[in-house]
Amino acid sequence: MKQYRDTFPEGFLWGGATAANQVEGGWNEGGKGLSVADCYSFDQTLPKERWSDQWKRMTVAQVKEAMNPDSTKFFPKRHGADFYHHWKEDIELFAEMGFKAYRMSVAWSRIFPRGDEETPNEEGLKFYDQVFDALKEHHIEPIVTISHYELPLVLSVEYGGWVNRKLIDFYVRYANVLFDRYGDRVKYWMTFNEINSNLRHPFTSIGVIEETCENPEQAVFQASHHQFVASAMVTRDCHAKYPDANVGCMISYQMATPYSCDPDDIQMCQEEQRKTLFFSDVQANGRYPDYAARMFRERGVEIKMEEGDEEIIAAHPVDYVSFSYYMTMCATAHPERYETTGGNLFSNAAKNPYLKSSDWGWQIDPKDLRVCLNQLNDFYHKPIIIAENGLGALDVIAEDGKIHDEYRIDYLRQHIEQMKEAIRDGVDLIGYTMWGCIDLVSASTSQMSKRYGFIYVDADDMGQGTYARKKKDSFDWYANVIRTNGEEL
Ligand code: BGP
Repeated sequence: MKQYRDTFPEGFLWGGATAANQVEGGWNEGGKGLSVADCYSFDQTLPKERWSDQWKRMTVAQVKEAMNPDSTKFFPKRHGADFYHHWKEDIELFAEMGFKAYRMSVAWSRIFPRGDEETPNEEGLKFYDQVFDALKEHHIEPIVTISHYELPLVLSVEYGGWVNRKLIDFYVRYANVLFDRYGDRVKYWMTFNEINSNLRHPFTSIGVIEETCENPEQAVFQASHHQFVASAMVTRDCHAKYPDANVGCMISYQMATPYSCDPDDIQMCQEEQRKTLFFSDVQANGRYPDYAARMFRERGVEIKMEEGDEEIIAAHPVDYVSFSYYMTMCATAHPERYETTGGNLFSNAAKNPYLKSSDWGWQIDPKDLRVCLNQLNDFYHKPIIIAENGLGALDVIAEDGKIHDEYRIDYLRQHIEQMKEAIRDGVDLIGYTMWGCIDLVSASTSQMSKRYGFIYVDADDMGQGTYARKKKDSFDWYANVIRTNGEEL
């Protein structure tokens, strides 16, 4: 029987998380090619509730506009928080907070600008050499997402995205370049960020433009199959090269609970849960779940598999499971009966009357983080990393020149308390990388003003500002959490 543990284990991976497409900038430097993320423009004349629409649905016309060198639109993710020029200073600030881990991603199009080349771009490789060396120097463990919403654009426009099986080869080549070059310094890898979001925003996740597909669900699940195979292949390759390395999956876990005890709501809840857990089931258990056949049949989906696909998925499941946690959902078969919530990112969900919401309408639910952790522990019996969790808020610089973000401290404290409860429940939680440890461009709305960081970055939604860094109140608070290994919250 597992021993009772009262608090965070020694060596717990406290840290923060970012993604290249939201933090780096330097979109046309160092030989970098365009990625799908570089296609998102920001138009502040649109009504606020439409800001995240573009993220969910990209059109052929928008992609053409983004590829036009004469376009006058502003594309925020091309500029990020300018980490490309501030990485040294930023890593020093992370070290000052005492980070044990830093979750980051590599921009695929910095290494392979088109995605289909035979040889990598040395300048891109050198950029990350510096980053990994600096992390090592500060004893910060890198946790690297191989693909985080930044597919090289050519692989979307010329190849059709992950629906095309050729992407498996391109990805396997790219991942192996990373293992060969950085495997001596990187021990934690994640194959795909929020792989279940393939269903929610296919262009960002798999490079698929829905208007070009007859049955978008067919495209999404075929693409996902290719990612499952690719993930298993690179897990195999990574272990062969570095037996002590860990490869994980990453899902966006928006746990569903039934809105009521109406059996129809319970049924809907199970369906919603499966939209998420289907992905981690395949990657962690090494097999398609039993409900997959009916699910595909009812959606008119037919997965084309090649011989050996299922065997490779079975032979190389992930070593650990990770997830992002921002919100939960109340599933109902009768959405017309209840108030819905515009903020949360799913359908068939009613507003939970017991929860408060963020400035962007995302419902905040610390207590269910404990439930999620217990569920994932029960389902997969693997170590767990919370890869993302945090509060996007409008921060203001006060008259004393400081940023008093006690709301963020409060949010994080409540979530960390529940992590501790989950550890007492026996969950094998090994790390927590708070999302957006430094302000960066929002994935969904492309805004800079949706801030998550312990570190403020002086830039606005249109990229105006000095990009100077400034510590918020939460900076010292988190440093103390890490120093006391979660004892003082
Ligand atoms: C997750 C993504 C991140 C991140 C975060 C916060 O879905 O993995 O890239 O940005 O959500 O979302 P947003 O930036 O839209 O507030």
